[in-house]
Amino acid sequence: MKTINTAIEGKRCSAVTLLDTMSALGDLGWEAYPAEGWEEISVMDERNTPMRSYQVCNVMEANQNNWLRTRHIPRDGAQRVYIEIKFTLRDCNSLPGVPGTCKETFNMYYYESNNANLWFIKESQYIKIDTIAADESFTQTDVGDRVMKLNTEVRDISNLSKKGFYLAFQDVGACIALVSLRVFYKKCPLAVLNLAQFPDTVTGGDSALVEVRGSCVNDSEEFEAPRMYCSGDGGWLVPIGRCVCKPGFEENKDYCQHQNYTVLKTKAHMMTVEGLKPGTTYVFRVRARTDGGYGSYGGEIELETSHEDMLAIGDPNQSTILAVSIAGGIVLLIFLVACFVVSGRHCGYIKAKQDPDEEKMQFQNGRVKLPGSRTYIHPHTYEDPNQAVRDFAKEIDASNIRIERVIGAGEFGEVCSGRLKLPSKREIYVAIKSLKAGYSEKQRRDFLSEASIMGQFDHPNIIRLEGVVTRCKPVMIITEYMENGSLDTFLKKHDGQFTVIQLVGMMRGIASGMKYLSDMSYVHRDLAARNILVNSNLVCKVSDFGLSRVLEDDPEAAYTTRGGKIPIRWTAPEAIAYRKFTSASDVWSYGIVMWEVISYGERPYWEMSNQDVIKAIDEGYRLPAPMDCPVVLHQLMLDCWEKTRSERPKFGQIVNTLDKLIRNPNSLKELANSSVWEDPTTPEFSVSTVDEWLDAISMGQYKDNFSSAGYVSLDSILYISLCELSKMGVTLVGHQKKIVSAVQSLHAQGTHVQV
Ligand code: ACK
Repeated sequence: MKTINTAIEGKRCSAVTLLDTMSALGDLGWEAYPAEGWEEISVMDERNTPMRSYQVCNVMEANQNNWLRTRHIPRDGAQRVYIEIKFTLRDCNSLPGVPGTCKETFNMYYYESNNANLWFIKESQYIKIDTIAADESFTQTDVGDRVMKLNTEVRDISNLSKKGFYLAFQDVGACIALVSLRVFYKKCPLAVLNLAQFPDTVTGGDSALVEVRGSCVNDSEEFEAPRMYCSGDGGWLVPIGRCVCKPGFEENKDYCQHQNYTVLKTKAHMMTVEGLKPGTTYVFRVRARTDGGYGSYGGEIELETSHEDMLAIGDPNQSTILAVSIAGGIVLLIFLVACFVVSGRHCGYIKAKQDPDEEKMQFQNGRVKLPGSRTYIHPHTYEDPNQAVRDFAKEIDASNIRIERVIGAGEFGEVCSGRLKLPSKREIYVAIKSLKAGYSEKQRRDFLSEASIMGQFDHPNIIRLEGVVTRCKPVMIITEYMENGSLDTFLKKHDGQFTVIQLVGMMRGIASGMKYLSDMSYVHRDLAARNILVNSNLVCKVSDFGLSRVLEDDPEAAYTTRGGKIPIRWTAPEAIAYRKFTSASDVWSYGIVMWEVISYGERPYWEMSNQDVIKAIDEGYRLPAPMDCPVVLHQLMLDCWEKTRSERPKFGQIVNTLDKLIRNPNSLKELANSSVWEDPTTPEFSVSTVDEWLDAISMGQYKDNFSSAGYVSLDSILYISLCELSKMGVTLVGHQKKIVSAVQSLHAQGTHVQV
């Protein structure tokens, strides 16, 4: 048995071959009956290598029924196997004088059995796989020219359970040469993600996903049980959970590595670290252990011990002492990992004379992250906002950053991509937001507020802050790089290209990030697909945490009657009406993001005005299910859009619901019936002409296309197809979907449409 690799959608999927006649040297030993039917021959391929193949060509006689049966093919644990068959087939018209009984197809069957030595299988025992026809039949002239047109067809059989199976080919009067047969199954290949290793996994039967538990790589341990799903086509989907490096180990791509470090443990909330060298930079990382196990590490805390301290102590052999205070509630055990890093900064962080209390303060102000017991600290609670930045964001030396290209424009300046290489760490790709020259002090504060918020978070579905550059100009915020950019643009670019499970996986990631934020009592206020970033593994991360963003940054934000600026289409009614922003209003926005995901970046409420959206929502209307939307997902959206906020689900419940759907993909099969609005009496849709109808669904630009194609009355469009839309010049897939979905709603409306 040999393993080959084929790339599927950019991910490697491995296929394991169970049988390949191309590599068989001797007799294939298949059963052919009757004897005058199929015959085994040896032919040369284009490289003059002998190949075993079978042919039959009894086209001159009627009532043919020739069977060819393989040997027993063990299934090697696979539930679903693929059969790739290469063959040539003669075109009946090209054969002079053949009767009308000549055929251009043959049938393929299988029979499952634990017995590898069956000598006879009745025709009625076989299960039919398919009738196989040729895409390219060949004529006599082709044969004369030795141009063999080879057909390749692939079929699969699912839900196998016995030790193996036999394949059979039935000829009923065609002229066929079976050139090769390859039988294989697909595996999701061994993969390491989020520090968890997922074994080579055989795909499931039908299109079922196989849930696989990952095991933590060496020197790491579970943070949240790592899981992924192996899809029917051999790709990994929906990574959930992760492992974290054990104390004293540092994450380096797919593994955990040692450094020069010391592990310190305490049960107290305050710790004194002794034995430090003067004039040296130390990096501390803190993590907590509770009854529930270890948390993940917080961000790095850098401290420089001063020369003065040592001199004040007076004894060159006596070391500097640092006092560390840890904020937080239920911590039982705290680890401090200190690693020695030689300083030598260009625009760095060294204080020539430092009050020992200052060092103490840096810890007391809470750069320490204790998962599970933390709430988000608003930068405004600091008298000095620069202190918030110091507490929550690591200062990065500008010389460690290489800016490569501009990828966009932010409110405060350019967004670039580039690389960050920190001492003793591997180089990583980063996104770099910079503050344009000529900024005011307030702009600088607002710009950096994003870093002091983001720096408090540590979750796989929240964009990760690498650090800030504040001591050199331009001032910069450095975050992890997300290869696929923002979710709305990404979805529009890949309209219709993902499986529903992939889309649910994206939603699950966003919900998990939002659960983390809501657990920390952080309210996002501007959750929308444009503020979600997507990496190369399709992992979605929540981003955009600036304090001013809802007011200034978001082009979607509009002024309300109360003077606030709010992204109306994404915002819960109570937040629009009286600025009641809570995690429950974030849940409303999350429902809109779900709708954006399923509709591949369609604009919520299309081209309706903000005022109309507010009015419609108040009257009880809700966005309809997008095309091909599973009914369970639309129901979840409707739950998020409950008017009474306490009745909306919590993010934790949303994550659980999505997990259940991923585990049971059958639950996603029932699709919601699309209609433009839930309530068909909505006045916008009491229309009587095609032009009015197109205007009502914001597709007025196609009026001429419809009339030129002869669609002049509403009843004429009731059965319009995607193909016809393309022909008449509606080529954008999003627009086609929208029109077809609106046609479906016309069907549903019945009496409200004057046809
Ligand atoms: O849609 P985009 O490509 O994704 O264009 C915007 C642009 O910068 C302005 O915000 C992109 N962007 C922002 N942060 C990141 C990041 N961390 N990784 C990759 N692209 C980013 C965003």
